Amino acid sequence: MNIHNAEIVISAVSPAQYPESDLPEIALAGRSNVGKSSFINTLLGRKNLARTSSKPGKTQTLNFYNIDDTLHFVDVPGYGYAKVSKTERAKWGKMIETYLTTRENLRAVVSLVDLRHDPSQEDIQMYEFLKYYDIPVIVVATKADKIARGKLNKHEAAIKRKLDFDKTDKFITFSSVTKDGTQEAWQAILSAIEN
Ligand SMILES: Nc1nc2c(ncn2[C@@H]2O[C@H](COP(=O)(O)OP(=O)(O)O)[C@@H](O)[C@H]2O)c(=O)[nH]1
Ligand SMILES: [Mg+2]
Repeated sequence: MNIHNAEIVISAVSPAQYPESDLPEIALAGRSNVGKSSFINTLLGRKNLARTSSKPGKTQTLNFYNIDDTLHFVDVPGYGYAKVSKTERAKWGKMIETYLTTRENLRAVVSLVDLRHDPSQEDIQMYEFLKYYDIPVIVVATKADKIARGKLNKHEAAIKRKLDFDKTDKFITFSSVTKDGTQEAWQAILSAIEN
């Protein structure tokens, strides 16, 4: 497994706090518990760069990580916490919307969904939002190890249909348990930052 160097640069809320840098950025988004932290850790060949148990209701920030001095991963706080108040949710939405629509460094968003289930309303909204703003998307469908091999295609097709998936985007089935999809995910990310 390749070990990558990763350092937190800043936890930011407003654009003034975004790092002043020319590094291309890949944002990672998904509902809480989808396996985002596990995905990041698997890609980086680490145990716990991104904490796997950040508590609901904790301050929601965009976490910028410098990866090998080559790119930033921007960890977007997970959506779908039932406990968060309406005001908190609105703040969260504004913070993410501002980042996604104004950040010039942004090259693509890794949108994580759970391969076992149909995408949630929020998953669909996120995907529509990204398509509306012409932001390239890499859909990563997590927890593939929980699906029988013979049913992978059926689950993939169901998710694509519900998302109205655009064929120009990448779709990767992934498991942080078997590490399946790691190579493909890196390829998609590196190809996104080349442009
Ligand atoms: N079987 C399986 N479990 C996973 C996978 N990815 C994450 N999990 C589990 O799902 C839970 C949430 O994972 P985490 O990475 O913290 O999700 P996050 O909230 O999106 O950051 C944890 O119990 C993980 O061990 C996967 O690929 N396969
Ligand atoms: Mg997490």
